[in-house]
Amino acid sequence: MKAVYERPESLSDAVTHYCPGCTHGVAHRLVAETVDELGVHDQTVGIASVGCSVFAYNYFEFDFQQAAHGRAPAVGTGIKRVHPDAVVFAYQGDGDLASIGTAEIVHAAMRGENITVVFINNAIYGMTGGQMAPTTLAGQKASTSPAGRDTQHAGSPIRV
Ligand SMILES: Cc1ncc(C[n+]2csc(CCOP(=O)(O)OP(=O)(O)O)c2C)c(N)n1
Repeated sequence: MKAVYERPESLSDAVTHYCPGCTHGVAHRLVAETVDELGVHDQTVGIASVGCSVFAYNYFEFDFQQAAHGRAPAVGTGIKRVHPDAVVFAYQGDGDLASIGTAEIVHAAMRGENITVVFINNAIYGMTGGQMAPTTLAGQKASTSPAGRDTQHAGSPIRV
């Protein structure tokens, strides 16, 4: 029998805590499929950030390290330098990467660190209640901008 759909080896069978409709689960699957396809399962180290995906380490079958809010690229830098053969990736939301962690992602990029960053931009702070983020679009409603983001007051969304 030929399997046409199955759980990737790199994805655990844990039931996720995500809300209905959330796409973190889909993104996790795509990451796991990619790791399997590249055949780097045994070398991969993920960095879990802070946000709705804070428990990402429960959903993958390879090594993971938790980072403080926004600091995943710095933690990934350290792990990659200590283990140069590891395939290191950070998994970050927009509040994590494009707000509190802006310095870390910019400087990791400027240093040319050989790590991968999976950026999940849902244009709000999901975990804390849907507040406006730097990436919230002009006019987009958020719990702290119920009439839509007013760029005169809140500035334009960051392009990242
Ligand atoms: C140092 C610090 N500041 C603030 C918080 C509160 N906090 C937790 S998650 C979060 C934002 C998460 O948003 P995002 O990165 O976009 O991920 P999402 O939850 O939308 O997937 C914030 C501000 C925190 N945990 N730690």
